[in-house]
Amino acid sequence: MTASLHPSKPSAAKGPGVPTVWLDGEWHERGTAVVSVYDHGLLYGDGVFEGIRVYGGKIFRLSEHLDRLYDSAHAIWLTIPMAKAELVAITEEAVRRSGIAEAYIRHIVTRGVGDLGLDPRKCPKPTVIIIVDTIKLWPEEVYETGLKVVTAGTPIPQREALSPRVKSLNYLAHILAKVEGIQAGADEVIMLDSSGYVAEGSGQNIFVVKQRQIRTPPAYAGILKGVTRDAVIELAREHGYHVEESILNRYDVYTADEAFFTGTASEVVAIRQVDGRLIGSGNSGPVTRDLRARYQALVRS
Ligand code: PXG
Repeated sequence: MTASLHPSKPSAAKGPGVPTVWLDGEWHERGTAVVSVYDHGLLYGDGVFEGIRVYGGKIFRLSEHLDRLYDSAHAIWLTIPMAKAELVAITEEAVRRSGIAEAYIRHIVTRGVGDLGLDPRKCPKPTVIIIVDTIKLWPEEVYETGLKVVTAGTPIPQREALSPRVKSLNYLAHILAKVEGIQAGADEVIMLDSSGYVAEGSGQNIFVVKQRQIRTPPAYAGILKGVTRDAVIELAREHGYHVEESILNRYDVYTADEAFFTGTASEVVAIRQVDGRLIGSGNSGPVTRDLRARYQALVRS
């Protein structure tokens, strides 16, 4: 098809670049990267994905993200048909070819093309996709004013059905929660686990701060264990904050001095209000600001 459509560039360019897709061994531009309607990723959401940022041409925590991709795949009985080192090399090449210095990378691995039945054994070859493009979730001022948040009625799917630790192509619960937020005029939602404990946002992990002590739900609380979450915990501990991974109720969020979300796309973003209650003073608080600044420094270091 279009193997040499997009000539290799010598190094990560500074210009706007071109969205670039690697699909099962071939290079594409956005418009020519297409998958089969018989792909089980499309038919059943049978697959896994990752989202990774590139800052100044450098990929942030690629190894951690790919470890999670391989673990997610393993958990759903899916074998990624290449070693991690090869996937690293292709990813780096994709970023280079795109010429996008401030990029967002999406890895997708689906069960592959099969028939119209569920049986994954009918899918002999997983589909592997790497997209290099850009992402922007919020306008800049939101990092100052904080997000308006409501609790969603749609819970995180029960861990007995599908571990929330798997970053799977089944995002319907998170999207329905997001829709509830949109209907309520909010920027983001808090999703609860099946026991009613605070789990996470629709695509972000949550932290609260009370008297400079930081708390975030533990990995077993129905969350995706975010790479940004882990980086922020490390940063906070390095700089003398006490960070506890513990079960949170909505009460803990309502009565926090500060609350913020973390995610690959959003980085560190303050929460202004939750279910009509102002969090602290409302605006991004001192701990949130400090951690946001430290995170910005880390990703660019
Ligand atoms: N929880 C969930 C459910 C996620 O999907 C995070 C937490 C944060 O994880 P990282 O590793 O990125 O720190 C995610 C991230 C979006 C969007 O539009 C979010 C994610 C993926 C794609 C899009 O908000 N996932």
